[in-house]
Amino acid sequence: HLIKRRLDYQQPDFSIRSTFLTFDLSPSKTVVTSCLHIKKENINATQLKLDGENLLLLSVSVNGRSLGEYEYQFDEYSLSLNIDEENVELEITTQIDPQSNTSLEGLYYTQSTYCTQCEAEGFRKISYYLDRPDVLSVFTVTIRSKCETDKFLLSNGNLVKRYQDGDTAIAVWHDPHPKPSYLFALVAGDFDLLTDSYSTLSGRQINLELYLEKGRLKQGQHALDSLKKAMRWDEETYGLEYDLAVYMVVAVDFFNMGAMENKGLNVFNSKFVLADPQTATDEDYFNIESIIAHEYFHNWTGNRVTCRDWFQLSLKEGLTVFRDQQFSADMSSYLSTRIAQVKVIREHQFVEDAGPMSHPIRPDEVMEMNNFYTVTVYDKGAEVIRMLHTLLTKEGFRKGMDLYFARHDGQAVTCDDFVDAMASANNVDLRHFQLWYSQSGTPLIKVRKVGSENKGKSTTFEFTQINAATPDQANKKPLFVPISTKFLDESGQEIKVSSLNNGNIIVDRDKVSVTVESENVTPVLLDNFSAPIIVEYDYAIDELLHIIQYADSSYAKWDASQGLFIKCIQTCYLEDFDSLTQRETKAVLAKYANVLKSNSIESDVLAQLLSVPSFEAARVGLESIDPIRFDAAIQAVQQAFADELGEYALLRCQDFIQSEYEYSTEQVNARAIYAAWLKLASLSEQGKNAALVTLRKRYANADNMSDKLNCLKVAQATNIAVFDELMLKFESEYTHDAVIMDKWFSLHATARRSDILSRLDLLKAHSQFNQRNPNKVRALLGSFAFYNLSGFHQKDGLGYKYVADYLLQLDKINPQVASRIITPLLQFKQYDASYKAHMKHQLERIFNSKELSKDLFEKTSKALA
Ligand code: DPP
Ligand code: ZN
Repeated sequence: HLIKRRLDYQQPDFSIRSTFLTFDLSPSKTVVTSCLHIKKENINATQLKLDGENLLLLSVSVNGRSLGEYEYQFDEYSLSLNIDEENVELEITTQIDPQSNTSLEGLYYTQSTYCTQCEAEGFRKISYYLDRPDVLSVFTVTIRSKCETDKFLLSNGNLVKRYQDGDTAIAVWHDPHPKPSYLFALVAGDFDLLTDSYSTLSGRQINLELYLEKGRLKQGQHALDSLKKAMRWDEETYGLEYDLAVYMVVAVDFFNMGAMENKGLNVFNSKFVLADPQTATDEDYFNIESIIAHEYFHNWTGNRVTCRDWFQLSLKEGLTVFRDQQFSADMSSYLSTRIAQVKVIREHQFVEDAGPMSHPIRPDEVMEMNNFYTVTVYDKGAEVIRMLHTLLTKEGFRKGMDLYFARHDGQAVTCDDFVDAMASANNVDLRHFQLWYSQSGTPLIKVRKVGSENKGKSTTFEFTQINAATPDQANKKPLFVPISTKFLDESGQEIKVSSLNNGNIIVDRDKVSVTVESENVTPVLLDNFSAPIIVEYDYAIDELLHIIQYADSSYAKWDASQGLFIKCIQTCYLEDFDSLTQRETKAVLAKYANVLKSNSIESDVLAQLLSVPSFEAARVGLESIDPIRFDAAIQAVQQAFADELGEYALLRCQDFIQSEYEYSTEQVNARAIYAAWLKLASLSEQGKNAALVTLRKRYANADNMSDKLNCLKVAQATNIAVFDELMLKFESEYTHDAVIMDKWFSLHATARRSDILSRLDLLKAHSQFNQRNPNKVRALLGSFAFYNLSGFHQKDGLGYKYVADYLLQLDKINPQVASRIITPLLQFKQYDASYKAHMKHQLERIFNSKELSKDLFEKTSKALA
């Protein structure tokens, strides 16, 4: 398998001025005719080499003359021919088989619907083409179908005409905006259509069209409202308007990603479109709003200005994630969105960066591009943009964005171009900052109180930056790291420190020191997670409690509470749960519980303060982990915490007032707090009997999916018999709704029980399970591998084997999905010897299997290297 390198980039020798595509649709024999106006850009070039995969080539002609077989060459991946003139009209006819396309890349046919996914390199499965993002072309697409159920024939841009020719329905689409092939889309099938219109700030009318599964029209309203909010927000925040007369969103059940920003015709995984109070949770409502916005924002950051090559993916994804994060914070709450984002970094991105797939946000080497749609490129990429926003301020960032569009609208550019625009617009030097784009790994900043001076009247803190080698890069340099910091005195008052830069300590060397004119100082470090780093400071428990009580930042309170829990969990784990540790843990949690009861905590952060950190968050800094023993430490702390608060929690559950479901910040908060109290009560010795009565009643009376699912989660964590009872009810109520049943599969897959593997077998045989549908596979196998700690990490290695067996089958069907689910196995080096050996054995089995996909080959070979 060929490795591609960022530094090998070369401009294309040819451009494609216009692209005319005609599709004669048929499930197993679709004929694609492609007419390309090719222009030679490099006069010395002679050979045109087009990308193509899984295509049956029917004919090739140049300037109207049909070529004989000796006039072109083709292999599994390409078609080559000599081009002598500067301009030619090239016509290529291919036949494809959408029905047998289970990879869901290119054009595929499922549930009587044709659908495409072309990013990153799917277009080459449709027709021979220069399938690279820096070749921009104006597309005109004709879709022809003889099938009566293909009521809608959709593609990018504007509908030119729609007519009937005998028994053939024909639609012609034209997209005036030049675009790369990865933004091409085609959808054909029957839908219910939800429409609305939007008037832009400059007064243009845009038709909004949502194409939904028949009978689900009402479930599209939230997505439609979200779209209008996103359109308004982008106009107000960045001055960006939509640029076509129609904006279409299609929801489909079979989709590899969450959604895709194809120009004018977004395709969405239906789970990120459909919602009503009875079927969707608060989290679903949130995700729909943010993903609808994300894809919409791509119209500027992605489509109008796109990537020069795929190594630059973070150019559009990091930036667009940052934009959707800003939007979500404005629509709901800064605090809860920020905490969710930080969890993604700490629980997933740090793990990726510590493992064999470690890569910079702008990777240098890629074998299979699909493997680089990662939390690093997306979420760490967004954190890097956020740091720019912090350093340049909101106004400076906006100036940079304006210049970026002024310079690059209509172009395919690089991450460097983006940073250059930010630097020029603000007249600053960002060369050191730019290292964030090329250096992988998570910086560790160790903070130390180095003593007091000035007769004990001042305290100095030393910040040491450490960048450990990663498998992809041996030598690292210090990065430019802004650490938002505050210092609290004994009474909880903030001490002003003049040497800070806008509230940040800039750690841009190996060591930086800061002196505070006070004794007894508690530092509040990395407030709002101002950089994607790990900060290590040996807090005393009382310092953490001091922050939780007195910091004016709710984020800092939450972070300190996490620190407190993690200290308890790690102590239990490292000290082997001895009785002294247990007594000490109990004492710490009792103090913490008193703070929580003291009413000094704002409601927007309360639910977060009641949650014990996950395995991935709690294990920070530890190596060679025994996952089962660590899990036991988490459980022990969780139990001790519940026992401290049980009776009080039960009381608090009674505060909750049930009102008609509304997706509002206030209600979402109230539901989350209720669920957190109910969980603590149900776990506690004193509260559990009463809590289980409440839980059953609550489930029975719940009139919305959020409350129902919260009850199921509490039962899953506290009482497996009640869980089974409620899950049966849930199944009989929703067995026919595919989207809802994903929640049921996922809850089953994450349950803590000894017979989990035989349960998984039964679930795979369930009538709603379908191994060709990525949502089902992710809900069942993905949830198990990622989140079922005790089930996945079994001592005998059978949990790993179960996942590996499944991946070997799945790889033949959909390598992209298989390649995601292998992630937990890749981290084997971080575990204790016996677990490590079992995991490695399964990786070797996969690596040595026949006809392994490029996707799994790249990951297993790196892991085993
Ligand atoms: N659909 C993916 C996203 O929007 C890839 N572009 O992030
Ligand atoms: Zn995106």
